[in-house]
Amino acid sequence: PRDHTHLLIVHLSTMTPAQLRRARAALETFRIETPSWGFADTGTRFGKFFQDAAAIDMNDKLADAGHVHALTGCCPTVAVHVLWDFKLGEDPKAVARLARKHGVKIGAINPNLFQDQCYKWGSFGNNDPVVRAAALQHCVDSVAIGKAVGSDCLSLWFADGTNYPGQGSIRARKQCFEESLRALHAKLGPKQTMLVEYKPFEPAFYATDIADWGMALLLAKKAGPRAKVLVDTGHHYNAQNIEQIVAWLLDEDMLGGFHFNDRRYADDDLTLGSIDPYQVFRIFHEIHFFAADRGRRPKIAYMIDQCHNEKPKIEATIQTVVMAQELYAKAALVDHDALRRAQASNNVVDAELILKHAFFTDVAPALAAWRKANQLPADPLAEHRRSGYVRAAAADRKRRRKELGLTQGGSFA
Ligand code: PSV
Ligand code: MN
Repeated sequence: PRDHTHLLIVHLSTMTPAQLRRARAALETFRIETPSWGFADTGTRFGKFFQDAAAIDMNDKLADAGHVHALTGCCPTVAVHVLWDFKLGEDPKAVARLARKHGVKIGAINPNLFQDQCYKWGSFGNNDPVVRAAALQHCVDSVAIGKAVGSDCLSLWFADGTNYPGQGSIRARKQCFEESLRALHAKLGPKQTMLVEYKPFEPAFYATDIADWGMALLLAKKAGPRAKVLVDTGHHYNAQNIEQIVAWLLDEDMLGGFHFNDRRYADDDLTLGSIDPYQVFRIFHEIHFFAADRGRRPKIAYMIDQCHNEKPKIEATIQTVVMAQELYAKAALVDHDALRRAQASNNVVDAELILKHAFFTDVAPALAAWRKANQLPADPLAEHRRSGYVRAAAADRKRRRKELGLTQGGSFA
């Protein structure tokens, strides 16, 4: 077996020509979706800090997403939130046309099952069948929007849950979810999939109805063959092993997609890899390792779900995209044969070093080569800063806000 002990002192390895090819091949297949809501003014529940350049409407959001795609070359689709991005009575095809105009396409459709007053006691988990029916209808309408705009992904997150012990029947709520998800699955088009996202807490603080990956998995399996699990990296407890969840979902053919962000405490919405890039690497490693073992690449929707209150939104998005590409390419460099050998002989030290070696390999040349081959700027963030895009957007959007009489209220209460 190859000796990996030298890696203990090697912190930044350079790629061999074979590794360069491997990293480039990985980049070729990697695409990541930006969220429309990441370009608008958002904040914490204690306040919002406004940015002049923040998107006001769907045209702005798609223009920003198009700008990010033009610079990075790997964000061709934009996730949308139905109530935030589509006007009542508007033809969804018009939004699809607008996206095309800005060089992007509409990606995952996110119904909104949390902001209407009727959802005080939940949506699919509500004990009132009238509200459950309304929630289902909104999802069915979202499926129709998806069909109209050519999106094959319905992305579901439920804020449902209870805040106090005894408040609701945990089992009854579970059964309501099973029923509505099954009914919704029956409405999917032949090419559409639905992703079920989980989150341990917030806004419910006692028992969130879909609190973890096990619950999401069970519900997705019961809903039908085109329901999969969505892993939002921010939706885990401290120290939870996300890559293990990913590996299990892959093995069950139940991993549908990701919402990427980073966290320190809870659903912090920090830039991907800002706290723990090695964790993101380990997640990507599980995916590459699975693909190598199975001889096929799993179909996974990689999406960003971040709202920035301090960082300039477009910069944070570019930073995330570049970080995702870099870590995806690094994870593609793991020597699977050597890893299998180390695992078979229980060589723990080598197994660990094989991962570390890939993680500490400098993939910048692969990214540079890929960008050059695709006529993309060598440094997307620097190019964005040079472009003057934000200055122009800020001037335009500031003026329009004034004309429209939009007030920016940031207060919590
Ligand atoms: C909830 O925290 C979540 O992660 C869901 O994906 C929502 O759709 C998104 O954030 C936007 O609020
Ligand atoms: Mn999410």
